[in-house]
Amino acid sequence: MSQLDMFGEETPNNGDSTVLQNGEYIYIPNFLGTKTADRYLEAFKNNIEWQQQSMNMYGKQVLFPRLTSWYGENDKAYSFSGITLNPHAWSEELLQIKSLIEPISEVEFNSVLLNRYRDGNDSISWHTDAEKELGRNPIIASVNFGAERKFQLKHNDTQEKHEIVLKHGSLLLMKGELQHFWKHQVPKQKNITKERINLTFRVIK
Ligand SMILES: [Mn+2]
Repeated sequence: MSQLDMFGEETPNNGDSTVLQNGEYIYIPNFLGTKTADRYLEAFKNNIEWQQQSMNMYGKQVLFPRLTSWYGENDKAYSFSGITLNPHAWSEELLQIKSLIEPISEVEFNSVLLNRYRDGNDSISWHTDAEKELGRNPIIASVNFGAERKFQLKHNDTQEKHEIVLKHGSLLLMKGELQHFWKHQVPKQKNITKERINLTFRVIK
C-alpha cells in the first residue's frame, strides 16, 4: 500500500510482481505522486519534440495513430515498423525519471521512446518490443502520465490475456522472456477525451 509522506505526496511501494507463463511484469501504480506526475505531464506536453510518423503500407503512407519522439545517447538509433529514429539529447526531466527508475529496474537505460496518445482514438496495436538491438530478454520500463488507458498482454500460443489500467504516475516493468512470448497493445477507447503520455525506457546495445 502507498502512504502519504510529509509533503502529502504518496510514496511508492515496490510494486507487485506478476509472474506469467514465459514472462514477468511489475506494476507500481503510485510510483510518482500526483503533483509530481502533473508537473512532468505539463513539461512533456510543452518541451518534447513530438512528431507523427508514418509507415508504408501496401504502397500508401499511413500515419501512426499517436505522436512519438525518441531521446537518449546520440549513437543509439532505433528502428521499428520500417522507420529509424535518431535520438534527441536527454532533457533534464527525462534524466530525473531515468534516475528514479534505474534502482528498481536494476539496469542502466540509454534511450527512451515517448508516445503521446492525444485521446482515445490514438492507440498502438498488438506488437512486441523485441527488436534485436534490445538484446535477448530486454527490461523495458514504462512510465505513464495523463489519461488512464488499458494496456493488454496476449500470449502468442495460448491467447491468454492480461489487462492493466495504467494510472497517471505509474511504472510498469516488463522483463524476462515476456517480449518473446507475449504481444501487447493499447487499444482505442473512444470515450476517452484526455491525453496520455507514455515513456518507455530501453537499453539499446
Ligand atoms: Mn511496445
